[in-house]
Amino acid sequence: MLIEQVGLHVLQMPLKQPFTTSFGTETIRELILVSLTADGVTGWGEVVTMAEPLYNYETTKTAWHILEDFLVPMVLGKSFAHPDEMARAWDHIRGHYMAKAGLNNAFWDAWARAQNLPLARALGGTKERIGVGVSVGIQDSVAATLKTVESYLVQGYQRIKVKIRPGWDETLLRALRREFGPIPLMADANSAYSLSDSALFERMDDLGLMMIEQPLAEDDIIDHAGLQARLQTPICLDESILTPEDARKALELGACRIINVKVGRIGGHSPMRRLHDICVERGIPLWCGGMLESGVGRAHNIALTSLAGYTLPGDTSASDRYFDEDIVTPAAQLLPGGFLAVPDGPGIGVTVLEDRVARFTLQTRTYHT
Ligand code: OSB
Ligand code: MG
Repeated sequence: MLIEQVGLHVLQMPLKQPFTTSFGTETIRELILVSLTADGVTGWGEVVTMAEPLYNYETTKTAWHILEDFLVPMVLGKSFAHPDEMARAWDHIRGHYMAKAGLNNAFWDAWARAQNLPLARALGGTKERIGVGVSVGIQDSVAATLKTVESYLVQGYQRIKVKIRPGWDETLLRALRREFGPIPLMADANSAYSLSDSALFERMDDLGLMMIEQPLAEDDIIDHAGLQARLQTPICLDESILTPEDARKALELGACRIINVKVGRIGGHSPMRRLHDICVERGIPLWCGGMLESGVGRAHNIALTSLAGYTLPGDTSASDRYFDEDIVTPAAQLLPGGFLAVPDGPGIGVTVLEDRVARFTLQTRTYHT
């Protein structure tokens, strides 16, 4: 398919509630939408950077720079038979996986649409619905968190993940166990601890958590291996895994027993499928993480979770958990039992509402051949 046009659109979407993690609070989701037209068919992708380099080093502005000055010129006017071929074209560009993912995934959408195939099927996914959980940010009090968690359990979410940081961890988790008993429960530290906190995690082993996500530094799979050796509770890596090779090395070192896959963090569906196969071969369970995506990124997440290796409920919650107004129709809606339907229409299977996109857009630019 000949890449004829690429559009970049910076959006700011107000979140229904602020979302607080160990690295900060987000009240507005800033993101870059990518539209890509190939052989007359338009696909959409999402760059999941934030405005500030807190989760990782990328930001809205670094992604714009890498896309405008390097990635878009590399693909515009070129022809690619398959999205993997596009991803290979920028193999020598180091890092900046979120910028790459927005463009790679927009092409995956266009490529699937051109064949009248749902993206889920084009990726090799087989499920018709996916089980999902919810990620609960840090709140003002334990009582407030218990109330929030209860409301999500009532809605049917299949597992609860709470954000932790030093001083907001064991007490909260014990209160959740006391209140809700043996619910599927896990914690995400977003790299807020060090190996000197091992005793805390050893104490928390009796809580029966499904896993602890990214307790230690993003660039530290050595200490994660040290910590995992002391724990019954599986460690799940998020920030540490940027490539399929990172996953292989982390697993060979014993740094984790589960991986959170964010297609944005690892450069798009092309590398995502390689990482998926590496983990499935080794019997490592996967789940799909989230970056508070708009309906476009959410649709990509739903499609990828239809692959067989995604055996654990992920963070892809319904649209109304994040936004009053989403930019796609139909917006992702929670079904009884905590499922989201995998769309059966072509590509990502949702329609982008261009008037809503325009309303949230701060900056936009189109690149032609
Ligand atoms: O670490 O998983 C994370 C959101 C922003 C940045 C990092 C993370 C998260 C989440 C929310 O946990 C997941 C979601 O609901 O999209
Ligand atoms: Mg995480």
